Amino acid sequence: MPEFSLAEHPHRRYNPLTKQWILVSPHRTKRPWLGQVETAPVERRPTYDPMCYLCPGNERAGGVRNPPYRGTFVFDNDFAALLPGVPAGEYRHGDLLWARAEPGLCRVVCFSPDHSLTLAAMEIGDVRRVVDVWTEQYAEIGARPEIGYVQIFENKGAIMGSSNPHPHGQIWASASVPQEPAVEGAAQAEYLARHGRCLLCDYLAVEADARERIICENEGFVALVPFWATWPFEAMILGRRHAASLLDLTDDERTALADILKRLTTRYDNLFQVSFPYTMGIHQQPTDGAPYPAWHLHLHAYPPLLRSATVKKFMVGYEMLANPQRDLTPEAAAARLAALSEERQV
Ligand code: H2U
Ligand code: ZN
Repeated sequence: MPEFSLAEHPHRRYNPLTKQWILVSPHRTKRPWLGQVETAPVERRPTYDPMCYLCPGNERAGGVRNPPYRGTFVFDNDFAALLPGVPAGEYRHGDLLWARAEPGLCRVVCFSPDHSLTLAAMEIGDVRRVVDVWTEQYAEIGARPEIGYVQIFENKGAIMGSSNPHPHGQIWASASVPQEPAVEGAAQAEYLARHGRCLLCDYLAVEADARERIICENEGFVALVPFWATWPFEAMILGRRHAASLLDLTDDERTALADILKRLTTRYDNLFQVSFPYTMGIHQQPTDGAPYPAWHLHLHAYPPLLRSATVKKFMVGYEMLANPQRDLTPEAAAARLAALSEERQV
C-alpha cells in the first residue's frame, strides 16, 4: 500500500472552529469534465443608474430618498428581517416545540456612491472608509443593551442572492448570538481552556510554517484557504494579532484589513475573469457584555464558483444528507489563488 497522501487519497478533514467534517476527494479532479464550459461576458456598469435604489439621490422601495452621499451611506433596511421592540415571549411544548422572540435590527451599508465599483475596484483609502464604517456600526449597534451580536456581511453577485450590483453590504444584529458564531465561539473557548492559547493564533502559526495554503498577506492580516475549506475557493482572513473585534484594531491594522480585502477580491476577479460572486462576513466577539478572551476576529469568504465563471458548486445529495465534499484540495485552490496577479484584469 502506498503511504497516505492528502493530495491523492480520499480523506476527511476536521474544522476545529465548527467541529464539522468535510470529505476531500482529490482523485476526482482527474475525472473528465463533460459539462458545458462557457465564458461569461464581463458586465460593465454605469457609475450612476437611475433605477438603482442604492445610488445617491434615488428613491428606495419604501419611498425614502437617499441623500446625495459622497462616501459611504448607512440606512435601516426597509425590509428588515430583525426588528427592534419585539415583545419578549416564548412558546414551548416540552423539549419538542420551542420558539423565542428575537429582537434586533438590520442595516444596509453602501460602500461607495459609484454604482460601477466593487471592493476590488475601489481605492484602498475608500475601502479603509468602509472598514471605519463597519467599526463605527459595530460599536454603536453593539452598545445597545438589547443587542448581543452584530453580523456584518456582503452578498456579492446575483447567484449569491444579492438583489443589486451597487457595492453594498448588510448588518444584521440580534439579541442572541446566532448559530455559526456561537459554535465558533464555543470551540475557541474550549481550545483556550484546554491549551491556554488562542485557537486561531495557533492555527495561523501552523499555516505560516507550512506555507501551503496562504494566498497573500500584509503586516496585519493573512488571507488563506483554510485546511478545512468547504467551498472551492473559500478563504479566511486572519488578523496576525489577537484582536477580538474591529474595535481592537489599530489605525494601521484597519488600513491593512482594507488592503487585504482589496487584494483577495482582485485575485478572485482574476481567477475566472469575472466579477467574482461570494458571501463574505466578519466574525467577531459578541456584544452581550460577557468577557470573550478566546475570540479572534476573522473574516470568511464563501464563493460558489467551481471551475469557471459559470460552473457553480451546489451543496446537494451527499452534502445535504451526510457532509460537505470537495474535489479540488484546499492546497491546490490556494496555489491557484496565490499565483494570480493583484492587478485588476477584469
Ligand atoms: P442584498 O443585495 O444583499 O439583498 O442587500 C440589499 C438589501 O437592501 C436587502 O436586504 C434592502 C433589502 O431588504 N433594500 C432596502 O432596504 N430598500 C430598498 O429600497 C430595496 C432593498
Ligand atoms: Zn447604484
